[in-house]
Amino acid sequence: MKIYFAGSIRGGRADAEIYHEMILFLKSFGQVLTEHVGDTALTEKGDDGPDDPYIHDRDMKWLRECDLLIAEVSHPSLGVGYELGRAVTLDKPILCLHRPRPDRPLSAMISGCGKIETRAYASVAEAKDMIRTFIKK
Ligand code: 6IA
Repeated sequence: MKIYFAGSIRGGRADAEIYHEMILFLKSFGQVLTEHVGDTALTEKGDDGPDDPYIHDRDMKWLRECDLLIAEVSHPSLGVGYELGRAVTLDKPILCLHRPRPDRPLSAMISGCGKIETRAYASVAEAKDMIRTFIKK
């Protein structure tokens, strides 16, 4: 199984440790195409690799190839929002995980999208249960 994991890079790396834990868990189900998203050494500059057109085109290729997309969306990211929109068009199964904050509700374009399964979690252990249930469906 090919899994596309999406999480904020230039949007900010405050949740990088959580992405890392989720990706380690996801690797027990299959290949995570976007393992770099959980690299805790990667800064929000996200510019120490290939150029932007290369990143975009490679990620879109991976998105087309993947069997499902799992996104951690607590920390808003333009790139993750873009990936979600493209994955909806590609008809991929999508799970969006977030830690709810009363002062910053999740975008209605995510929570209101019928093709995106959205789940709120409090602990990474709880998020892992949600991931397991989603993948087994
Ligand atoms: O707007 P953002 O940068 O927060 O968007 C993050 C999302 O876009 C992630 O889910 C990634 O899949 C994708 N993305 C953004 N920047 C990169 C990137 N930069 N490499 C791969 N995917 C990216 C270069 C990092 C490299 C040094 C490892």
